[in-house]
Amino acid sequence: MASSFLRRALVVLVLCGTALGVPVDSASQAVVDVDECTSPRVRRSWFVFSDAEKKAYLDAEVCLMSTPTTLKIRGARTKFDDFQAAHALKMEIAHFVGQFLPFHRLFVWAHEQALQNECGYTGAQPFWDETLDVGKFSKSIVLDPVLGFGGDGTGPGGCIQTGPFANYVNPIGPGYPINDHCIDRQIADGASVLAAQALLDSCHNTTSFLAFWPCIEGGPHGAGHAGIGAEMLNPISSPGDPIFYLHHTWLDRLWAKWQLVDPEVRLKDIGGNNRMNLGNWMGGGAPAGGGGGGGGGGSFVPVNLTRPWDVPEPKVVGDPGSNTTLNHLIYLYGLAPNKTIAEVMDTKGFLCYVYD
Ligand SMILES: *[C@@H]1O[C@H](CO)[C@@H](O)[C@H](O)[C@H]1NC(C)=O
Ligand SMILES: *[C@@H]1O[C@H](CO)[C@@H](O)[C@H](O)[C@H]1NC(C)=O
Ligand SMILES: *[C@@H]1O[C@H](CO)[C@@H](O)[C@H](O)[C@H]1NC(C)=O
Ligand SMILES: *[C@@H]1O[C@H](CO)[C@@H](O)[C@H](O)[C@H]1NC(C)=O
Ligand SMILES: [Cu+2]
Repeated sequence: MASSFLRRALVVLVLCGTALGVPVDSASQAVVDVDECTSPRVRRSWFVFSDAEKKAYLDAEVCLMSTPTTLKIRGARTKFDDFQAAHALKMEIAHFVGQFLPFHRLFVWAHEQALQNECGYTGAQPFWDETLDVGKFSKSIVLDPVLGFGGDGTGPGGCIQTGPFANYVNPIGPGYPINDHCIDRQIADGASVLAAQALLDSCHNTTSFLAFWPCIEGGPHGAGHAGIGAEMLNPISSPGDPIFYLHHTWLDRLWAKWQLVDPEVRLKDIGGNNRMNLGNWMGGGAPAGGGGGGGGGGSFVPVNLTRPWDVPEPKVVGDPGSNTTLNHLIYLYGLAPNKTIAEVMDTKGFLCYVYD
């Protein structure tokens, strides 16, 4: 059982990754000098949101799902899809790489900007404190059928049946294929044990980015993706489930808290390979035989990581060699302005938010 959890965790790592969305003019408004971030937005836990705050967030996400695509990148019909499409196109350079955390930081920020600028959301992006739901994701209030993201998937397509997103027709995924389908889930409570506080503490205890990043990308990152399952467990198309953003904001918070232990050093600490080793991933964690649901649930779904003809190999820009540097460009197809990793290291720079 433990090894099946680990296997899931590995697969999950690859899942999350890329896709921020910000319209061009709102993006430029958001570009401010560090000194101009005098009143950062405060990102808070979903668990402390009032009913009205939850409804406002969910309504804004539904609004993104009803707003036509502006990027028109591969498969996207709506603004919500733009993020998922960008994530898919960047998958290979956004997971198991040094920019895993910076990439998802800008991606989640762009989504927050889109909620605000396209859909009138006035709050900040919430996070999912997964330590409160370890081993029992299926009972989480985050999955509330009314004031939440809806529950588990059921039936032949594993479609979610409740909540504000139950009828969404997602054109992208699972994986690279372009196919209309529902938002699906396969909750695995057993897999969510890697969200445990003890594991977070051991990651928080590390003293270099090269130790912290894999610690997070492994267990805690994997726990959220495998614990929810199905689309969320797909490294390419996982932002097709809107709960992706609460999970990745949680991971971003863990990084921000770790950075602030020693800001002088850690706001500049980056490294790691800048391309994912697809071969290792496919041979190791993923597919074949992965199965057995850990305590909660489902069987493991193999993921086809082979890029189709119309998905170009993503380019690494800004690093002099094969290691990730502060000069690395995070490119999100215009969802956010082009930013280097250096520019997203401090959440109180142009990003301008802090965590509760
Ligand atoms: C964190 O580091 C301290 C000091 O090295 C150690 O005593 C403690 O057990 C560590 N905690 C975890 C959870 O690894
Ligand atoms: C994996 O995807 C590629 C690209 O779309 C496709 O050519 C190939 O047939 C797929 N493999 C399997 C086993 O489905
Ligand atoms: C890349 O990073 C590794 C690990 O930190 C380091 O050993 C190596 O020297 C780096 N390579 C270059 C070209 O900087
Ligand atoms: C952003 O970066 C991409 C990738 O390098 C590049 O193609 C694009 O022209 C850049 N956009 C701007 C506005 O500089
Ligand atoms: Cu991802």
